Amino acid sequence: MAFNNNNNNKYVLLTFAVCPLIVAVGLTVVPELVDVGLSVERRKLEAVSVDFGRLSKGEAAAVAHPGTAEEVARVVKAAFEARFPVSARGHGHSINGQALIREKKGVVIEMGGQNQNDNSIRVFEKGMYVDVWGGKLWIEVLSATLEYGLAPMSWTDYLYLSVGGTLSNAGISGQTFNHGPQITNVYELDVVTGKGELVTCSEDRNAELFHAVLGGLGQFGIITRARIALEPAPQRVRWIRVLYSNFARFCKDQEYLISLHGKPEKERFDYVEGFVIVDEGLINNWRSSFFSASNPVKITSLNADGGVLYCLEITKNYNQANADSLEEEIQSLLKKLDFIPTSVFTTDLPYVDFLDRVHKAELKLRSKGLWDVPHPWLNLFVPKSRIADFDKGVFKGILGNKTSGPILIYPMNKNKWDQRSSVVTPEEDVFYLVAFLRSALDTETLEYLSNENRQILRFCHDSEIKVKQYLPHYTTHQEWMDHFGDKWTQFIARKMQFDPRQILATGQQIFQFDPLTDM
Ligand code: ZME
Repeated sequence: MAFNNNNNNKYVLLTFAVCPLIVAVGLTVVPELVDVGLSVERRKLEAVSVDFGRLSKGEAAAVAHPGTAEEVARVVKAAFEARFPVSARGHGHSINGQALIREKKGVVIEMGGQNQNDNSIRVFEKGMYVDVWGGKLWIEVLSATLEYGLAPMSWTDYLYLSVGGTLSNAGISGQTFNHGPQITNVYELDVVTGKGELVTCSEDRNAELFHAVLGGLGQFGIITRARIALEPAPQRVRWIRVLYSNFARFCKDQEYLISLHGKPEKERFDYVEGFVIVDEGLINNWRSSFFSASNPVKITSLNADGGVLYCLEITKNYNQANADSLEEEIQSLLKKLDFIPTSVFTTDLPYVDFLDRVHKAELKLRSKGLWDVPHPWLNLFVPKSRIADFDKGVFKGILGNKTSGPILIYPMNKNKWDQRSSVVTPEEDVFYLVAFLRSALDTETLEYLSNENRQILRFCHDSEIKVKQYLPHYTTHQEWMDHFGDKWTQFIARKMQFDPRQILATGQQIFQFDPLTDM
């Protein structure tokens, strides 16, 4: 039977696909895989060879399209027995290769796309939670829960990310100060471990696997189902931006606002973020629509501190029932803040439109061919005690005025982060996310921005600012050990227990996959 590698069929049954798989992986027949759809189409293999970061190139022998957890388990079991790597891919939005496979002999398991089972999102109204297939996107989760007037409470800024993907990192946004990251808002998971076993886990049941997988960078298992907490969905959002030219005042206000976590909703904002404006280009560019023509900002007139401005971004959710008191609640909160009085910008929009705001930016960038480009992002958790030093050394120091993307900055409370999860955060009770979300349109810019990232990291190291990377990227064993610090021993133990053959998510190169020296 001739194998036609160059056909128009999207999916080739393994009965056929096993041939190139055998060649590429060097396997004998893998009977477990017989009715799991595998594709070896070149276009497909190329599509899974990059992630959103576009910073490294992957290789794959085949792409699997499982529709059920059992099928995922079958693929991973085969990988475990035959010792080839497998990486789960949701929407492929990893920056540093979590969705990729570097070795030519691996299989990418596509969790999104067509093949998912029909009941991939189930809302439990009474229980106030939703059960979701790991490959589902948060935008899809939101649409499904809104049908019941419910919604998850902790978000990412961008909703075209898979549930399994964000939960294996943390999932952070302006709600994190109050609700914790997305991983704090999960009741239960179904996970296919690196041994190909399908395990249900929670705080009370297989707890070690549950905590390992949350923030585990895909190293311990593939999330096939997540049970996510819900709240009554707000209808609308009042979205406010105010400017600061003084960094100390900006931080004081952000820290004050996040100290209101856990207060009744009337007495706090629902979302606290912020961003740094180092060049006028930014304000006239991608976020221009917010600073409306009717209320133009003369940036140069604001007497920026070392040429740098800081924008606090806050929101308040509301619905018909509490619309009347909204203005008063907002004014009494704003009264406590110390921003530039003439710099208040307000928008009002439906809840979904607010949550889905980055998608609007995506469509604009896509239309100009500025989306599918390398993203040398640097995301740092900076301890509160050193954020002023960071400002001086980085925003007012290292950064040129060509940042090539937004720079987000906002604090969060460590007590909302479960210390049993695999994610690593700084020691202090309050730490900031500083996110350099850069796009590199040409190789010179990529070089320039990557070099700037290295300089920032070196500055932090030299000044002993104990930052932790979010969506971490390292190239050596020593760096990964340093990253995990106190948690390294546990991370290794969890790896030996749940993925002893080190076949999962090899693209980040935390463990060097080498089947010859392995075991
Ligand atoms: C590439 C790009 C990222 C364009 C806009 N963004 C973002 N904007 C605002 N917050 C974000 C973000 N990406 C993550 N968070």
